[in-house]
Amino acid sequence: MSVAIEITDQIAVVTIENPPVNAAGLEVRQGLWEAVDTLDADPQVTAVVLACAGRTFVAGADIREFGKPPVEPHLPDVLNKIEGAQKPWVAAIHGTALGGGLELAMSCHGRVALSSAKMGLPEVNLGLIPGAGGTVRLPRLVPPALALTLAAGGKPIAADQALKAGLVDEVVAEGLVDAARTRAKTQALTPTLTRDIQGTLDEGFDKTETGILRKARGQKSPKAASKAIRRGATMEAPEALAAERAAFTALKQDPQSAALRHIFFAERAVGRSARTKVVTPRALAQIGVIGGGTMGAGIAAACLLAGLKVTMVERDAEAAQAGHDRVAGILGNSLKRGLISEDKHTRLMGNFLSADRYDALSEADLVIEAVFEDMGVKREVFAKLDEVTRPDAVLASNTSYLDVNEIAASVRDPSRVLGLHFFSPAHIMKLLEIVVPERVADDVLATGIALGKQLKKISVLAGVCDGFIANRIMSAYRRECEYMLEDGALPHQIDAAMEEFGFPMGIYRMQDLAGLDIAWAMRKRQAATRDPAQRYVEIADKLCEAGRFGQKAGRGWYIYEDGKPVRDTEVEDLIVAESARKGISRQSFDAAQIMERILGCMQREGRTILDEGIAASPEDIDVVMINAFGFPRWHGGPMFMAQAT
Ligand code: 3H9
Repeated sequence: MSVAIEITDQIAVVTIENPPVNAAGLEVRQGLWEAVDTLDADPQVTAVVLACAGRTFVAGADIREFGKPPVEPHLPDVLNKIEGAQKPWVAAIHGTALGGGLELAMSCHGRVALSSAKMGLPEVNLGLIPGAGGTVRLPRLVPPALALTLAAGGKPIAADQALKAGLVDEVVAEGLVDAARTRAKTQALTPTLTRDIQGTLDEGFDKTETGILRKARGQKSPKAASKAIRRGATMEAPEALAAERAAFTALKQDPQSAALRHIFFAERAVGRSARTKVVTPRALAQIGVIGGGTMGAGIAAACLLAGLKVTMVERDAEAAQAGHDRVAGILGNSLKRGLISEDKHTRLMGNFLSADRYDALSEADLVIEAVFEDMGVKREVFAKLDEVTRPDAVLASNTSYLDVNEIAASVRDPSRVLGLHFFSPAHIMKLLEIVVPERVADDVLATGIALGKQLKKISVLAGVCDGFIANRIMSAYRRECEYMLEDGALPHQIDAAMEEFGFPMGIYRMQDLAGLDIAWAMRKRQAATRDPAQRYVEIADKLCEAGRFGQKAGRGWYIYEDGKPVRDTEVEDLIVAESARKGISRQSFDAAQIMERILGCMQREGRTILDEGIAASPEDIDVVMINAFGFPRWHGGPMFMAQAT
């Protein structure tokens, strides 16, 4: 770890080297502090370039220091010192200049970026706001509405947009440090803080703010960031800086930030296995997908977008065409939304083949089965795959709850079978459960993990059981909610409690949206093996018997008027009648009691899953709940909450 200085031709290049992401930890701050003094005092130096070694510019303050007492020099002071230096500093930005990293760049007098660089203030995602002058310097460089998008929305922008907006002065395709050196020679010594604010807080600003705050739901930091940008864009700099610092410090101590930091590290810690440390994953270029339904098409699109070739197999020509159209629809949408270029779209479609014969998979490196959730059908598919695929090809099932050991047993070499459970829509949802059957080979497991990385998913390893981690916990709390219905709650009360807690949608709205029929079919299949001693709530079955399959039928847990859910007395009468039939005297529930039961249930099931070895750590469960079912990130996940109380 170092901050090195090299002087050539009167220009000093200060290089930060603090792998992996050049975070501005204590030694970096000390190094920069000393560099300003050293270079100010050196008569040989006329200007300074600030660059970073490795893959990126500074990606922020060191998040690992946040739980500990802060140590001087503090980042805001270092940045003020750079801005007040006697010689101009020019930042040379590559990779990602994020948070404290972008604040550092903004404290320099000029900025040059590589065309591939990205810049942003993602502190809100950690429950914070920029705390080193970001909300005060940014509105002095770019229009306030863009400053708001960056600081309160938390999404980075690309170099060309940064150039257009005035955040950087120059963008180069190569030769970054040389370009910064050239600029440094003529760079004016104007501090960013003394510049004029770049615009007014107009209607555009208010509209952007409303959108961001609506999305934030119960999370505090976007609102705090938006307030800080308002101050930064309207107040004198010293006042705005002091208020920013106070708000940052308060948020750092808030449980929401602790929860979001927990999940930041948890998402990076999951998906690793001691078993795969010393093995090499099998090569992946050609992927097979069985099934062209919503799931299969989403998986195919995800693989194509990650640069893989995909062959999709359906049972006949008509289904193959329908599957093809679904994938083309997804990629066409990406093109329309500007997420991929025309050229890329053509290339990706060229990598895609839809067929109605299994022998099209003879060259596949890995095949993902995404057919109907039925053990008989799955076993048949795997038996066919056993015939047509290369013996070293990895075979994966996308089952969401079936026994992957049993599926694996339908091929001659079960060591090449594992579960890859995607969530719908598979090209969008970040989570991938990698289900580890008993006999899977280490390098097959490593290949599953490598695929997850290539698809840019958050992979979590799960043992084999009914529902793995995600659906098993979902089933448990769905059951708990049904008990609550019988005990006295109504669907809209449970939904309201969940939404107030921060879920984007309550469980009954969610079920209505997804459709009630699939779960009903599953319950009917499981009826014969259900433990008769277990409490069973028949309300959902009775809704389905009445054709109330959810929003698509216009009626489910709610009735839909112009697409909007409205309470329905028919459903509520049915619920009350069921309580009476079972001799349960209904009690009232408030939101806190409802959430206590839901969270308690998630935590109990989570602990059982840990005891059984289905999940390796509480973090795995938190990551799954947040990324599969919209558990609000700023609560850190159910297991984090259990440990925090
Ligand atoms: C801030 O700046 C506050 C200031 O406003 C005010 C201060 C007063 N610190 O994600 P990756 C680790 S708040 C410490 O897998 P990628 C990460 O844990 C900060 N560690 O790589 C991982 O470790 P490991 C605002 C960090 O290429 C390794 O680096 N900045 C930090 O997919 C690789 O990370 C942010 O919020 C950090 N700041 O993505 C940016 N960042 O290998 C947060 C990363 O042990 N970072 N690590 O698991 C990111 O968004 C991504 O890491 C980045 C690289 C895009 C940079």
